[in-house]
Amino acid sequence: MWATMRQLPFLVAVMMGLVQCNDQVEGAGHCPDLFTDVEGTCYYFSSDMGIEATWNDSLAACKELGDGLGHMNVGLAELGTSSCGCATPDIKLMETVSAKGAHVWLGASDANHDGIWIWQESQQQLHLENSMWDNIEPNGGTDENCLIATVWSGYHNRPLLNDYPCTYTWSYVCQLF
Ligand SMILES: [Ca+2]
Ligand SMILES: [Ca+2]
Repeated sequence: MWATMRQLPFLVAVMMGLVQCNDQVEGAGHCPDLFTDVEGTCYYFSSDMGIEATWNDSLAACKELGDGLGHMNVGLAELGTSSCGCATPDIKLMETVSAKGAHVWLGASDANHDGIWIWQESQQQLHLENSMWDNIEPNGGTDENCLIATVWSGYHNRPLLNDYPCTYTWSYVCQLF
């Protein structure tokens, strides 16, 4: 009887949705609504919503998504910043982009210094010897300063990186950092 009485507040809290089950916190549901878990990181794919934008507007849209989530840190997706320091999460992300079939903006630019590609959120450098660049890319000089992953150049079921004019409109991937 006493055990039942002590459990009552907990049971009421569960019924009111105030207590989350562990699998909601740690399982596939740990990402915010509209975000997808890829190898433990949460991404938003604008192609799911049929949304395209310029690179700058894509970056702003990611920030707005984060603001709408109680000022969480959301920006255009980056490669090479996984906690494991391995390539697997990047490849899984690219395979997901490939499956969705839309070119996407990612979060690096060389607008400040042509040929020096900097990820916006981490301020890490995307090196030109990265194997995810497409053949002959980057090739646009100062006319192409924003990073896109193009599905037309798919290799082993993943898109490859290309520098592109920032004012084109494409889908984009936001990442919860
Ligand atoms: Ca450039
Ligand atoms: Ca290019």
